[in-house]
Amino acid sequence: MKELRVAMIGYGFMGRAHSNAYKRLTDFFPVSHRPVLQVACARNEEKARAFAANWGYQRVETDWRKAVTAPDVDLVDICTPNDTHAEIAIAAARAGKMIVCEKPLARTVAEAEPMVVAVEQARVPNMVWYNYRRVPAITLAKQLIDEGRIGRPFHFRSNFLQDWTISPEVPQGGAGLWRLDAAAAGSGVTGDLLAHNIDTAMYLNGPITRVVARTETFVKERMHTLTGKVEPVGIDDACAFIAEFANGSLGLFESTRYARGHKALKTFELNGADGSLKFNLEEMEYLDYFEYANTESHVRGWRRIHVTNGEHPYMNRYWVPGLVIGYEHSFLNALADFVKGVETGKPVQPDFRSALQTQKVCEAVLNSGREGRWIETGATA
Ligand code: SOE
Repeated sequence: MKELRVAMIGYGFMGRAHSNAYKRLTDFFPVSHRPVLQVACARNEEKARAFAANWGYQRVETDWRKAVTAPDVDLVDICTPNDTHAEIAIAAARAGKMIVCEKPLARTVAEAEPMVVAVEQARVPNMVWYNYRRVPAITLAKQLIDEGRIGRPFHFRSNFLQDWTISPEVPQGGAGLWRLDAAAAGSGVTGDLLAHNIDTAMYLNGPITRVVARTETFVKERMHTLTGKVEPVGIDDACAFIAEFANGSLGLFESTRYARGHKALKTFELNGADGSLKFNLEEMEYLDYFEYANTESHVRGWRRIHVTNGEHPYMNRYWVPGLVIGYEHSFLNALADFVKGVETGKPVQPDFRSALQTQKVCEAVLNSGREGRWIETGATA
């Protein structure tokens, strides 16, 4: 068993989700690399120490440059706010490290492009944590589409709804709240939430070629945690867009942090000539499937597949049929695929180049929201 020594940059929600995956990988997956939690890195030493002690990292660093160039590190995991992804990833690639980066790849296409160049020039394995692809029901949806069961696709519709920023008293900026600060995040729901839906959509239904969007910022000013002043809000609080896919189907996407009652309602529905698929993250162990082709009309209807059988994606690594896995396993599954990719030499998706396509769609959506017109995305497969 070889060691895979990890430097974790950042200690927030994603630092925890990824650390959990490293710790459990070899318990569940037959890979020949064992992750070692080598370095926890954060500017705040006290927080870095507390994080390292809790998760079992061997040492801490407060300077990310030292962490990404350290000789005892094989893989750099970027879990910091979006404005730091590019600099850290480029330095890690130059140091010859494998890199796994939290989504979205960067704030903008201009920032993301040199990241792709850096990992490709350095030929280092790389992945972006669009974890929802590894929810077994979503991976199963991809399998059913690839088996030709949905036929010609007509519609892809998708939501990501939350409600945690409705109060104008919620500040922007700083730990946990950088997602509301345009300078740190790049955008609001488009980069944070719709990026997931766009990644899922292009994974299942191919490239999105054109978009027209409407974005809104409901709360125009918020206290900034870092400056202590009330400052304009630069993020999109809500975004709805219409899309065209290269395969001729139409897309309809909506995301907001103002849908009272919804915490993380990520959904999609795909309608094709021969069938439809439906998914809802709040019931993530199910995939709904309507089979039209090859079914006699008197038994046609929506079928709820409980995605827990051994033949379902990833499920033979876990429990017996009928018993569910959860959100955290989507990261474990992604890590297992990444490590398998390293071992077999077959790069895992989505890599930086693939995540750049999602970035292009996000940017086209934001530009369209500003300009009120259809915009070509330039995204490819
Ligand atoms: C925001 O609340 C957030 O945590 C995103 O940043 C994640 O990517 C998403 O999966 C859940 O919501």
